[in-house]
Amino acid sequence: EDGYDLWLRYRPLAGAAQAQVQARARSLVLAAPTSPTTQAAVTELRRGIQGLAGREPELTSRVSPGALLLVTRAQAPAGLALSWEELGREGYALRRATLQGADVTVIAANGDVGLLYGSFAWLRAAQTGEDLSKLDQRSAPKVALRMLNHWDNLDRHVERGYAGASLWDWWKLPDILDPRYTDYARANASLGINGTVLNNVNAKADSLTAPYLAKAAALAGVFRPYGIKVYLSARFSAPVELGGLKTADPLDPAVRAWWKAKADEVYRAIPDFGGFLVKANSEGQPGPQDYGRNHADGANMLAEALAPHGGVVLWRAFVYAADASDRAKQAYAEFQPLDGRFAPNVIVQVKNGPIDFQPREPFHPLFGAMPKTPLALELQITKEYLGFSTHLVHLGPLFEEVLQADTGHGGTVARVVDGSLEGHKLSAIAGVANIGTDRNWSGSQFDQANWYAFGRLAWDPDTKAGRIARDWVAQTFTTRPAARDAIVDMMLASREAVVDYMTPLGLHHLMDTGHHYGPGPWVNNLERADWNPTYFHKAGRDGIGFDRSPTGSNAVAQYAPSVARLWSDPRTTPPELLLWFHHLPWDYAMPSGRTLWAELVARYDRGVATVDDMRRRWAALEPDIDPQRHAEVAAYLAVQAREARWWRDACIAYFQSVSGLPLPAGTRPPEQSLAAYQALRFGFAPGR
Ligand code: BDP
Repeated sequence: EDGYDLWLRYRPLAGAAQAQVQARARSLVLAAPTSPTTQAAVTELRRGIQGLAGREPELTSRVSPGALLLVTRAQAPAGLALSWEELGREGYALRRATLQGADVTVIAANGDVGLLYGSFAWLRAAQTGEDLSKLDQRSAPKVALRMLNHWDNLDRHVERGYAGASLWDWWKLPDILDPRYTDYARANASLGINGTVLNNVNAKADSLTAPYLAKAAALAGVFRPYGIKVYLSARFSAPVELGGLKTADPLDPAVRAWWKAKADEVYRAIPDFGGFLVKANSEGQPGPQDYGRNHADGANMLAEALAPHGGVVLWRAFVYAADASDRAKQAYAEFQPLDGRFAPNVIVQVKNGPIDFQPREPFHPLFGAMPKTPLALELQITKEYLGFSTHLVHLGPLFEEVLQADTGHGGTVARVVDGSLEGHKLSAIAGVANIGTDRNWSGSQFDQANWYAFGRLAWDPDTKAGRIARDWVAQTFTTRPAARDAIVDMMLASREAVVDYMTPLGLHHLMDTGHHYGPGPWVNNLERADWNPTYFHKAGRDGIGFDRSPTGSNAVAQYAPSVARLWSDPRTTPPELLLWFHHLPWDYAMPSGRTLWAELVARYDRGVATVDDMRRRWAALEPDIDPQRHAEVAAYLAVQAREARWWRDACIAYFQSVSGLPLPAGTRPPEQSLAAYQALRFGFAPGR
């Protein structure tokens, strides 16, 4: 067991769970047109049932007791009453029914992709040991575009990738189609992910040339039966680099004509192409501001080229200029005034927080503040700032926290993202993928769960993180209740643990330069102020934290009044975000009764203790988990335990050197001197 099979393992179920699969899937009936998608559904069901129940169901057209039927509306047998409307294009219903006198189970949908999603849902119910005779599910996605963003370069290096090389073998494409592409599509379809951006947002223009379009088209051909559309990151200066034009000015007619022709060419190669993702005027990327134009000018030009084909532009809001007083304010400052100026097929894609995928950030103030513009939520599944793939950090709770945050504009972030708050039909959510060529896909067994949690939340942003973790554990490791609960507890505790041992109490960006792996709170010599950890924590003799309240940068004013009011005052700011918004003296009295300094140390200690506890729990699970995966996870947890101490010790040593305060009584002193931590160098770190 090396983890290759992900959550689609289909190992034989035990006892009653196996018996019910045998009883409820004696035969398989396709009451729907044959298409590559329905074929994929049937193949998956046969494979799954064979694995779980030990025998393959007969494929037949006869309805008999115990049959499992795939039914589309147009072919629905008389007597099957369903509210088809609410299932939409991609939804499905699963339930028991009596048809022609036979007790059967139906997987029903309006179209074939719904049948595929329904088949995966039925298999999940079987794998997790649900009572299949009581099955009664109706499910339709709340978000229209559910996408992975691959930060994959054309040379197969993955930016911020910790799971090997890029899956896309551009050299061998389009002729050679690695079977892994199909497994990738199956895994995504099992979650309802329906779009993938193949190349890095730091894009090369080459991806838009004819040879690369042919390669992308070959991948699109593999993904199509699984309901997945291909998108590309587009380099804004491509008209200059590829077209030989003198400018990429979005208002220049020649530039517009170039993009129109390019879009036509893309759609000739990939008729169901999804659209372009664009990183513009950010971290050195070209963009409309190079020509004195704004983001709407740039996005709308591309939107105009894609519109005739039904494509969309996902225009990223991750921007920050060099002269920043507070980097957290910049995306809002540049984008909010443009609300209402974007073309109807533009979605502005916003990271979950205003800085950059930290272990904890408040939600991005743009959510709810641009009611006339569909906003996509961009989450990072790959753990750039959360211990790469060596640390076990389950992101379900992080994703849930941002989705359920109340924007103060009349709804949660989830309601902005699914379009319901402001009545947008177009809606999107994107996850920066953590997938590569490693046998286990994600660099570690538990990082698979982050891909899984993203997909489940993309389908329904209101699913509980705990529910998702339970399903994943049951599908991936075990359905035995005690073991399952123990693993779920570990996963749910792991996110707060990483916050505690890296950046407690609202601290952020304390990571060392470039690779962002270990601690570097002392770093203060980088070319740009807002790349330095010292810029973000502002620790000195007087205290610690970034004053974003009205007495400071006033970033808090970018939030709705009800939220801004709470977060303006340290006494009403949750401790989890305290030092994000406030600069406070070391002896500030915390709700716990401790001083801020003592609380900071206590949180670092708590983080280390939680990881030790995860390790103990995992060790005790040895009898429940196959030896290969058990040993692998145990080895990773040992690294995490050591590195949680490294984080704690280095940060405490540094903050003590700044605060000049003695360690609170009973505190274990850091193992090494501050200088020793500062002297650590890494010749190589993955993913840069
Ligand atoms: C940062 C990463 C960088 C990305 C950038 C982005 O460090 O590699 O290119 O975000 O999102 O998190 O564009």
